[in-house]
Amino acid sequence: MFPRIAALGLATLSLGAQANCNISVDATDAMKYSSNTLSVPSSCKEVTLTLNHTGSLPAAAMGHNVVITKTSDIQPVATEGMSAGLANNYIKPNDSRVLAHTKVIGGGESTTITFSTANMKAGGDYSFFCSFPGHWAIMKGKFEFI
Ligand code: CU1
Repeated sequence: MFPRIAALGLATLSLGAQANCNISVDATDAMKYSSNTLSVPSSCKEVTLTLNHTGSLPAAAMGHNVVITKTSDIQPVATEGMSAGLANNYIKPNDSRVLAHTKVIGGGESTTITFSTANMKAGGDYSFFCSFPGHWAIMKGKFEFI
């Protein structure tokens, strides 16, 4: 009994130390994210991001990812990503404008990435969006690094 409680206590502590650098967002079959803003403190050297696709449609029909770029790079990155195809998660390979991205997932799936913030500036104008063809116009929001 006691070791089990001690282990739970440790798990809580380690989660607490990292919680503010962990973000998560849901995406649906209705082509929507669950939030318009994702925010992490600029003290985070690394950010862990989880995407949950709460719908049921397959990735080929209603796939979603999360791509983080400067806000001014959304359109060119999304446009060039479209022709890269699902096999490349709709991201042009080695696109240096992409600061972080998850893979494309379908309904019922989740994916988690951890990325470095070394290329981000505190207070910079960043956004997150879905690069699945046609989705970025609606599926986007602010990524705050403040
Ligand atoms: Cu999407």
